[in-house]
Amino acid sequence: MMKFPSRVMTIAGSASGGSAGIQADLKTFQELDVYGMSVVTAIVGRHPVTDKNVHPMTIEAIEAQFSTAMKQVGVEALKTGMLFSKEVIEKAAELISDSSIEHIVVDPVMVGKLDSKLLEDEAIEALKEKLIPLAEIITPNMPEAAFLLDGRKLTSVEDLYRAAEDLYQLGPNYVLVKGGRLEGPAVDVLYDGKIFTEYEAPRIDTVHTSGAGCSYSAAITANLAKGLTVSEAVLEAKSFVTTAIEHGFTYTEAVGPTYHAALRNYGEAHKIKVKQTT
Ligand code: PXL
Repeated sequence: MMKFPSRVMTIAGSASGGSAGIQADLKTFQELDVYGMSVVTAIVGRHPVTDKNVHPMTIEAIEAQFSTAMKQVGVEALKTGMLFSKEVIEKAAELISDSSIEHIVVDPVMVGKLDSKLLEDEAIEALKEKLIPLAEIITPNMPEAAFLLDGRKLTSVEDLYRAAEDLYQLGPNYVLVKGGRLEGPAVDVLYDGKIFTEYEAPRIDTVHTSGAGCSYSAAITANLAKGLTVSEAVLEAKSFVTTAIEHGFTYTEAVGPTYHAALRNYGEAHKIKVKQTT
């Protein structure tokens, strides 16, 4: 009998330029051969006259999208990306709690590469109290980890370890703190309450990394849906996203996307160094 692809959903913002958000998630899902579905929370695209950049969906529209995907298809793994407001975070937490979706990945998206604000200030507490405790894994980058830890500065690999340990107290099963903004190799630290796993990829000299974080958490979600363990899912996802970053490009002067089809077209998966400690 034919085996159908695993089913994954992203609840996130639509990035009209195609590099990040829902668009990056669905491209990643396709590359990893899972069946992608989406709940759009807001549209991100700058109006040429009014300058308005974030165009939120209604709660009704969010509920409608979630319900349709759940009923028509069903979901094995879900990720959240840009949720923008306290109200949307609370709704996402409610929808997730009332479902029996096996794998929940929370990417605590706060600011875009070009400093666009993707989460309202008063929403941080709801993220910490309502959504993060439901997560199998959270995937903050350094600025997001700093925000979640009340402004603590992160400046070294050692700081990633301490941040992972402290963010674990918020209630997820795993924390992945991504050290992409450090100098030197691209080091991320995974913590499960007992064991730290450090993943190291070579630093790639490019500015075209728009959507890298979205694609990384989308790849983790896809890998979990396929039955990989969390540490395997992170390893495979980091290899995927490193290759996508290596082949990042731009059509214009703007910071460009990672290339989701890089692994398929160039076939060179990056070897990631893994180190475990307790
Ligand atoms: O890369 C963060 C991000 C996430 N989601 C949406 C975005 C961005 C960055 O611009 O637009 C919708």
